[in-house]
Amino acid sequence: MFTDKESFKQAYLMKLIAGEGITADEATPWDKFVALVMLLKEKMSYYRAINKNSISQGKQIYYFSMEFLIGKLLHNYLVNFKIEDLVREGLADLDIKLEDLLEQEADPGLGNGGLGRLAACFLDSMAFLGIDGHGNGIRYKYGLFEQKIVSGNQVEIADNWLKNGYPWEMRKMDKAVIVKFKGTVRHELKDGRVVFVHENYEPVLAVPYDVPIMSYDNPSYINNLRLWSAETTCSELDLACFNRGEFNQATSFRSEVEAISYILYPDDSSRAGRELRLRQEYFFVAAGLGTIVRSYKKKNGLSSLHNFSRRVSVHINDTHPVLCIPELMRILIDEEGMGWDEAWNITVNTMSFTNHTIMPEAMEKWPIDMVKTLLPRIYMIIEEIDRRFKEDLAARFMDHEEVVQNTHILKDGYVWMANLAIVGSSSVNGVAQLHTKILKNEVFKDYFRVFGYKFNNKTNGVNHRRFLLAANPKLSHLITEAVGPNWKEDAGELKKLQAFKDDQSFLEQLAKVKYENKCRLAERVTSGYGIVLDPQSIFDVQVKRIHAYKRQLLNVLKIMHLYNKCLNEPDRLTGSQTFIFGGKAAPGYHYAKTVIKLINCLSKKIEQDPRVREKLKIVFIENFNVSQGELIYPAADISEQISTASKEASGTGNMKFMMNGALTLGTLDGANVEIREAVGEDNVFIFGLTAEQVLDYTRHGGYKPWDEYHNHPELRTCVDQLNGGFFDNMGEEFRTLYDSLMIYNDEFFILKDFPSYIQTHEKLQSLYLNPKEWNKHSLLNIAGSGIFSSDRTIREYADWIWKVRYRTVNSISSI
Ligand code: 26V
Repeated sequence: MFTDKESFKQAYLMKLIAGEGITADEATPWDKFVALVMLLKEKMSYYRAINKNSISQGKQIYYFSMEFLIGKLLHNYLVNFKIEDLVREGLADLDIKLEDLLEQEADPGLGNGGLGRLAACFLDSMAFLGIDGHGNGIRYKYGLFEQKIVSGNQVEIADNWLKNGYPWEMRKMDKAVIVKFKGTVRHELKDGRVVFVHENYEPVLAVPYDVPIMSYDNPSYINNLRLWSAETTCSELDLACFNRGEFNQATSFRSEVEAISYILYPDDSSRAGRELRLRQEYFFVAAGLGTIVRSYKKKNGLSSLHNFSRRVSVHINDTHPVLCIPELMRILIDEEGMGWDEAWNITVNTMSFTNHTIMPEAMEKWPIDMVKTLLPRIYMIIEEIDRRFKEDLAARFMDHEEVVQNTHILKDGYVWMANLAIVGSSSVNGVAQLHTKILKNEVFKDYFRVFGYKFNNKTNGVNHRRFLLAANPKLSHLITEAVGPNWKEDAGELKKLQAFKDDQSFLEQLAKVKYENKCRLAERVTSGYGIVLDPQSIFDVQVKRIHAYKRQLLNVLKIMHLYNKCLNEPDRLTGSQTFIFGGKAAPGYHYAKTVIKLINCLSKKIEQDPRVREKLKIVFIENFNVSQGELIYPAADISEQISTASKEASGTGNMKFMMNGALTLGTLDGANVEIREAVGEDNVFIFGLTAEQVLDYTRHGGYKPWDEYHNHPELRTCVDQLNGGFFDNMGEEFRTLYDSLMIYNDEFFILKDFPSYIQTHEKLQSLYLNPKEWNKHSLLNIAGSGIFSSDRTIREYADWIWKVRYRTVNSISSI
């Protein structure tokens, strides 16, 4: 890499002149950004070319995911190359501010939230651990919509992230493949066996764009994120149409094809059961798997497919890529001439599957007719998988009719994707201990009886180098001064910080860093929204998708309660508090959009009331995304993780807050349970029903929100305030929210958990008045966050699921 500033400057100027044909004086900030990216890409290609050694000994892992929320790359890659300071100084000599270039980069919104960000963290950790692990997904032309708040309402704007181009990607036209939709399947006899021929299909050209994924501190580990874009196969066809004057037909054909990779579904509130979504799923599965098999054969010879599952693992991230299972069967049987049993053996041993939710509405299913029409051969294979599975089960579970009934893949006119995933994979994992327990005992309990050995837990983790090292340089510096630099490679080393828990001078430095991060966020909020935040006040933060089960409404009711208290018993409210919200609502999700409106209305009401505005403040940060997160996590005092117990599979924001020293105010849900284990119960602030209690109510009923309403007058006041009169000119606007609580039986137990939430929040408020104690809790959270690094998660996937070697800090794993 660059060893000194001068060599960097020289190379950079050359790149600018050679690449863009301009001098530094003429170049725009965009040109300068592109030149820097090109320079790093060139370095990566060089390192990739000179280092062919693989720690994973040739075994390739492919992570199939509909979503990858990779965030901006430039800053992280400078950190990974360990050249951030050198580059900053070199650019400064040229009168260029690195920060201005970092601003230029788009944050590709190719995901909805936690699931997509997890995939990106995994790519980083795979590269870091030297695993040949590659992402396979879709290059959506438009990512998740950009959110603006207009008069308190969410407004969605198309996310045209490619408008200037995306310099990290490389279009690989020579690796384009054809994906076949619709048509008919004919069978014929060839050399004594039945072969299937797919005819009259609609071809779609899948063109890959590769994005390099580099490792921290080891530039030779470069992996690939392959994103597929849909194009028409034959421009001549269009041309012919144009020539004949059939403009409409030509353009509609083109747009129908291109629609496949046009836009990411923002489906966080209802599964879009649309054919286009199914097309997307098959599109990236078929393009990705076809390429994998071809490259495997090139490397290992034609006759070696028998060993495929020993050299290749395909990971299915949620059910969206489940068609990998019938597609690999199709390739092995139809294209490679293999028999069913061997093909099935290879397929099951190649595939592994992660489930990310227990919400029943989120379980993917496709109408049989739709699958049959769109993917005729794939449907035949699914039918055969189902038939054989049922036959096998009927023999093994003769006396347990319910097991046989509840495990069908084809049921009620639908293909149930999670069922196909479980039957066709060798491993099925949940993403936190509690979540996995619920999968085994509730959601997939019949499958657990059949395939107990497949089920396992892999608690999520996050990339601590992005969310701590790069996002919070001041804290990183402090940590390194205290315990040395090894925590960057081994997050477990953060434990050593425990030794400083009574060191007042260290704790004061920690508080100073937090204060400065709060100032940094406050400045952004002031410049963005003209709102002034008081960095001395406690920053209480809830940033995540807006969803009923995540209970932003509970948080709002708490603030309404504080407002009322401020008016009625002003002396009892000590200190001032800033409540920060952020998150997108799915465009068609009325409830979630109403919650956003409520947050903004309450914010305005407080701001206009001189009796409270010195004590309380609410900001809703627009367009929450990876980059915003990097600014917000380091500035938080309280991390709100308040989902109804049992509903949040894991959560990963909880981990990002914790490693930046925020204290968790949360329920015993998802990975919060393990956060408590990691830091001890004195260092987390838990309230509310347990998952067991929630599931019990769900099973047996008996929950009466009206009882809570009547028994807690201060709660009753807040709920009534939703119903009109409290917010100026708001009429019936918040009726939906009121009704969800009082008419539709408060499905997410907001009223039930309200009293204990208020109590626990009060505990935190008083604790904040004792900085010594607060800072100690904060430090112990950072110290205990090491196990939530995605490096740990990926090591577990590698050991137990993919069976692949990886680099450890000093050597190689023991497999
Ligand atoms: C989707 C839908 C769509 C239909 C209606 C309800 C609903 C509820 C949730 C979802 C999200 C499904 C998948 C997902 O994003 N899961 C998230 O995965 C994260 C990474 O494992 C995990 O931390 C989050 O807890 C989990 O919600």
